[in-house]
Amino acid sequence: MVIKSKPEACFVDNKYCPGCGHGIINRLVAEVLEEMGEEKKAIGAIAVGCASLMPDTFGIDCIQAQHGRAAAVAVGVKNCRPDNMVFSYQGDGDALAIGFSETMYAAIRNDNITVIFVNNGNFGMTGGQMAPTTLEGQRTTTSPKGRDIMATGAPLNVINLMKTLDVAYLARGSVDGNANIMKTKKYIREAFEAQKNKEGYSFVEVLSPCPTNWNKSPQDSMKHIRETVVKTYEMGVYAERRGDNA
Ligand SMILES: Cc1ncc(C[n+]2csc(CCOP(=O)(O)OP(=O)(O)O)c2C)c(N)n1
Ligand code: SF4
Repeated sequence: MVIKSKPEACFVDNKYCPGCGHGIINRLVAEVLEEMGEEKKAIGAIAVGCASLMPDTFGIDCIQAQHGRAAAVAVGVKNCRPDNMVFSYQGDGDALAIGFSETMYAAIRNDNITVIFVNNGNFGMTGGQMAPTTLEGQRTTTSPKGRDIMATGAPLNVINLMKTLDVAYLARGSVDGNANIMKTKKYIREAFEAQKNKEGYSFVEVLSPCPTNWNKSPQDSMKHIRETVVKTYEMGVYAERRGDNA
């Protein structure tokens, strides 16, 4: 049996809670950048939230953005350094609540950056409050009786909004098992390839467990994604690359 060694960029064990999806997604980003030979020139704009634990254990250059502003920071860096691979790494509270405008305008402008968007259905770091992505009926610390969409509006499927725009690549993956982890890695690779090819904005949403705030075991959290979360957030590629600027 061949045991694949960790990417060099993951130079020390991550600090996330046991069973958290962020650690898997950090690793996928590192693997893809190393396989593309881009790890030395990549720059990440990192969100506030549990995403902000990434730079502590991730040996790729990162800038800590203010809450919600990671996409705007990534756009600024990319404009100054067009030959570097630039990505933002953001949770759903960061990207779709406080940072909704920055997220959408980077897509509207088809900016040549890659956004890695971690959808765990709540504000993880601050104790599990309701996020724009929280499912209908889902209990959180600010929706203790379950999310009431008559009061809050429906869960925000941002890919449905973005697919009306002229963007380079859109996909939604998940880390709920080996097959989907490998599929998600392929999506992340396509997103970075699109940027390398100067095709424009690429966005990969990843359905990710937050066992701590979901009050579930790591195993049950994965099962919850597989059996419930995917019904609202279907996986797949929503904007195929066209290779305009190849
Ligand atoms: C301007 C500002 N408002 C609020 C906060 C508090 N805060 C820190 S993290 C966070 C939520 C992060 O949630 P999410 O983006 O979903 O990421 P997760 O922790 O779930 O990965 C909030 C509201 C802050 N740091 N700065
Ligand atoms: S609070 Fe949730 S998102 Fe944050 S590290 Fe723990 S499991 Fe992961």
